[in-house]
Amino acid sequence: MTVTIARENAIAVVTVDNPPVNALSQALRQALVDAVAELDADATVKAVVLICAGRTFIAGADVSEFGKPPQPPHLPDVVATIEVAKKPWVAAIHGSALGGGLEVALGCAYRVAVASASLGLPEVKLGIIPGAGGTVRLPRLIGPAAAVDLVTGGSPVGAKKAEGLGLIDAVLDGDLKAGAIAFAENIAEKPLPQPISSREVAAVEAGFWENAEKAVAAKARREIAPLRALASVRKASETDFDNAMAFERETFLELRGSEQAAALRHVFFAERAAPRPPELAGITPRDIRSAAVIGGGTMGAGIAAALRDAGLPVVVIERDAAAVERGLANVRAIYEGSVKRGRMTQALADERMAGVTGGDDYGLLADMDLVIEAVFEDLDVKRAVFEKLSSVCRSDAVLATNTSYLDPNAISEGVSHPERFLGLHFFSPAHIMKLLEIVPTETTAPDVLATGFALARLLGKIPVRAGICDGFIGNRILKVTRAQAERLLLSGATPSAVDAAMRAFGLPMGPFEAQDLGGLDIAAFQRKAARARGETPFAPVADRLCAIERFGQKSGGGWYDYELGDRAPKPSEAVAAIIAEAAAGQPQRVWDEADIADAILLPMVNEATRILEERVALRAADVDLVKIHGYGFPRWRGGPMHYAEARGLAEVVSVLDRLASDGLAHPPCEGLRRSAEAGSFSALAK
Ligand code: T1G
Repeated sequence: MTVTIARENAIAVVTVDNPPVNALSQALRQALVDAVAELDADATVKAVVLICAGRTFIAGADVSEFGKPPQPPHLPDVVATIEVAKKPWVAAIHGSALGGGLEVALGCAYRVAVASASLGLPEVKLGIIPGAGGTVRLPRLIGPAAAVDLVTGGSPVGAKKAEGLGLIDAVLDGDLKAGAIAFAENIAEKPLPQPISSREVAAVEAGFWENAEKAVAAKARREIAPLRALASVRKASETDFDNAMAFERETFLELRGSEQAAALRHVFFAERAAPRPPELAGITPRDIRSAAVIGGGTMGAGIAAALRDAGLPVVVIERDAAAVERGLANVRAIYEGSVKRGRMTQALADERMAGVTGGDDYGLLADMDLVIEAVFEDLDVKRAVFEKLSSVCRSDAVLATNTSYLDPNAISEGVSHPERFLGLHFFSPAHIMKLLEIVPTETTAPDVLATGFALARLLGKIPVRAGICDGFIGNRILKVTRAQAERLLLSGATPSAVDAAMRAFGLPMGPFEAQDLGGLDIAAFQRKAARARGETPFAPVADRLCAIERFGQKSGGGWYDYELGDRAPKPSEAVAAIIAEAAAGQPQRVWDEADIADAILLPMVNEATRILEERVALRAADVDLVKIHGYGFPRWRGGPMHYAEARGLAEVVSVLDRLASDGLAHPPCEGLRRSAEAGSFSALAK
């Protein structure tokens, strides 16, 4: 970490260089305080430009310091020191001015930025609130309404919008440093502007705070930080600066030690580690400049759009001309939907679609870098596709299957150069869902596996390496979730109670609502295949529902009844009767929400531990990312493995032992007992 001071005539240029993102470590905070003292004492300095080396302005406090006791100088003091400096400081922003980085800029007399810069206070995404004046100075600078949006949502704004809000003084073209120095020379002789801390906050109309609270609460659901951030902006708008700063700091320190903040920090670092797994360090991926998708159905079209959104030209291959047209129409529908929802301009949608072509001639793929198969989930159908690909594609082209349940080793049998084959398991809708399970076969070459991870980075996906087993990581755990949900029904719970308990835990919907949305026939198809393999999947009620074609919303009834055109689930007497019949003779008990959640979640943790033992997943954090980015597990819980560790693995084991003794779950696996002794899953990752 370095802070250097250079001189351009009467302008001092303070350059921060603390790779990778100029985070505000203790050393950097101290260096900034020292720089103010040094430059205040130098009469020849008329103004100061604060600029950063590397790819970004200060991207916030150093999150890796959060688990430790805060060390002085504390950031509020650093910002205050810059704010009362005798010379005007100009923050020159490129990349991302986030969190503490924006708070430092709010301490400066002026802020300028390049057009590509972004500015924001994302602290709520880490389960905290700004802790160095962000909720106090922002409403004084841009007004309460704009401040509430920035602070409670946590999403950054671009430089142009920031200028419109009054958050920055100018958007500079050309070289940032030169532009900032010129700006500083221009203001150097002017009187210092009024410090933001001493400015009044604009009044709000009656009911503003009550409405804001409703809106923030609806969006935040169970996350605590957004409402606390709102309370801090309100405090800042209704009281003096010092009181408001004290309130903000107290809230910040309290939330920093909270479970939600610990969970969100865990996810923050897991997401940053995922794209660069240590086992692939130093391995160069193959270049991917063109891609094709075999199959234009829901998954194929979504994958094509994801590849196209990353800038790749894409070819969609289907069995005949009519199917090609349907495939292209599916991709077009994705873009039309984005335009309709205002997420994309028509011009951009047209440009994207222009890069997607279709055909039924595999010859079109002779020079393709990557081909992803997304056809019907049948082994013979998939093998036939790869046989054709083996004969037309370059020998170094990467071939991938999007299978979610079949064995990629079996699919790749007969593929020429099998080292170039792997599983790339996307989640529906593939152009939106962030998760990508990357499944190497026994023969996948390391550089091809690395290509899968590089593709994920290109597509903005969260990649997780998954070993081969039935359902890889996510769907294997999902099977346990569904079996547990049925066990609850046979012992006295109802679908509504189970779903309500899981929603209360933080999931967007419960297991039965989710099945009705996705369709019960898909899982029935897998159970049939599993039984053909000699397995005994547990789904006594779902089997009965499928037998009478209750497949969910699409058939007007599944676990719930649905009125025509209405997606609201209604408890079903017919289903209750089927459950009662299946539960005959089974011990019944009263289930409260916490017990239901335990009976679903803890067996998930148990199965995930088996997955770690078998090295189908390499790290507990990978399981957390799979459940959060593929199955709606609440981010603020940190994922099932983080949740279990935070709760205490010894308690998890004892609850599971109780459930098992009641025949309501499998007993804890060996790996879970060992992890409970060790107090974490890290022993299994070795
Ligand atoms: N602290 C520590 N390390 C950080 C960091 C941070 N704030 N931000 C990023 N890193 C590391 C990251 O772990 C990775 O490490 C490397 O930098 C590159 O990150 C008082 C308390 C800035 C937009 O929430 O959003 O200020 O894996 O892969 O895609 O109010 O990083 O290479 O070892 O993400 O180019 C508020 C978080 C903090 C911003 C760059 N700030 N960072 O994205 O790179 S709270 C944030 C980001 C705060 C004050 C409060 C992004 C980025 P490694 P990367 P990127």
